[in-house]
Amino acid sequence: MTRFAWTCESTDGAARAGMLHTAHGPVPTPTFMPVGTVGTVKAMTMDAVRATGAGIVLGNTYHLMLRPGAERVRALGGLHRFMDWPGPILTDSGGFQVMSLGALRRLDQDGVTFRSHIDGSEHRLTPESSTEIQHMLDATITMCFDECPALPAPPEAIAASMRLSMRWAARSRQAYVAREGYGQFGIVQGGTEPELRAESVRALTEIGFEGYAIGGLAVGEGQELMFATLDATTPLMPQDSPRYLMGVGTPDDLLGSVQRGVDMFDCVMPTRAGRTARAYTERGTLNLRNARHATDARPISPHCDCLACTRHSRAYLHHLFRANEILGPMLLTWHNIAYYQRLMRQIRDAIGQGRLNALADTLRAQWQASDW
Ligand code: PRF
Ligand code: ZN
Repeated sequence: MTRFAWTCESTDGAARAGMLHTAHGPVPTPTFMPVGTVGTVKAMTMDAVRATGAGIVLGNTYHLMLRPGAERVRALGGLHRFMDWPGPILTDSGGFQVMSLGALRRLDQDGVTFRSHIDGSEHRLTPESSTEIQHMLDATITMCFDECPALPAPPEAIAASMRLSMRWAARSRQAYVAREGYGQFGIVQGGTEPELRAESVRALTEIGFEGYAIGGLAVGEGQELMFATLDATTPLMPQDSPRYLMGVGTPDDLLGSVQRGVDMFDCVMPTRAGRTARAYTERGTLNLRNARHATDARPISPHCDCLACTRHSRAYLHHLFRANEILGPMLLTWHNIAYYQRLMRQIRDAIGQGRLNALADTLRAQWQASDW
């Protein structure tokens, strides 16, 4: 059996290239995890997800506990088998998803009571139940149950929320059943206050986890403050453990965050954009509904090996979206995930060769450049 570990292979400034070793196979880092909220990466078959080069996907405790239910997934052999993804799966703990329900939730020191967005039924999540559900799902990586406050908020509110999340982290660890090749990540909170982030890192490293996530960012603070917070946080985090920035972000966010020492990311951007006709490319984004693509015989990107780019024109994609055909979101989601995976591969290669800053300059200049 494989022990859960992250090994560093090379560094370039604060950036790290390495390998995540898990019970469900290895994953080269830095890595981007496509979001499979309800046990599917929306509009993608698992073969297509694999073909993009993705090594690990994300699932959500909140959605899966409501439908089809963690007990049913367990009875059907766990989430890997249920969704036909034999590779590693990271599940988010539900805290963040419950918070986005707004008025439908009630928080106390012990956990959160909320109403289902599906049928209005009442449910409760605590550090213990979230951890148990993730175990039933057979998550390769279990996330601590935390609270993610909306920013901006007064420092006292951020501090109280962070300390609550740290007590919940200790309870999540207590409830976690360790298994060979599996891991549990703590989540650093503390808003954009360096002192609070430092206190949070200390609390989590004292408990001890297989990896450490940075939560509470990309919640409206802007890229500059997010990067400043990373600059104050990642140097304090354990050197020999993976670091995961939750819910981030644009290609430029990923690049800047890798340059600040982050190894793992997840975000709905490439999948959601794919369903709304927005294509990520080396030259920025395109909206394929735009009339200028109607007669364009070129692929979305000449550098992409996805099905959309190797077999179809921009004009065809434009037509599919105008006709509201389901193949439009399928092809464009494939393209966008392929773009994100190609970006991460370029980043890993550049770190290995000590030229990440040069790559970053080139990529940023190209994102600003006009279409081919
Ligand atoms: N906590 C959890 N999941 C998250 C976040 C968080 O802070 C974020 C913040 N960007 C995204 N997903 N548990
Ligand atoms: Zn493509």
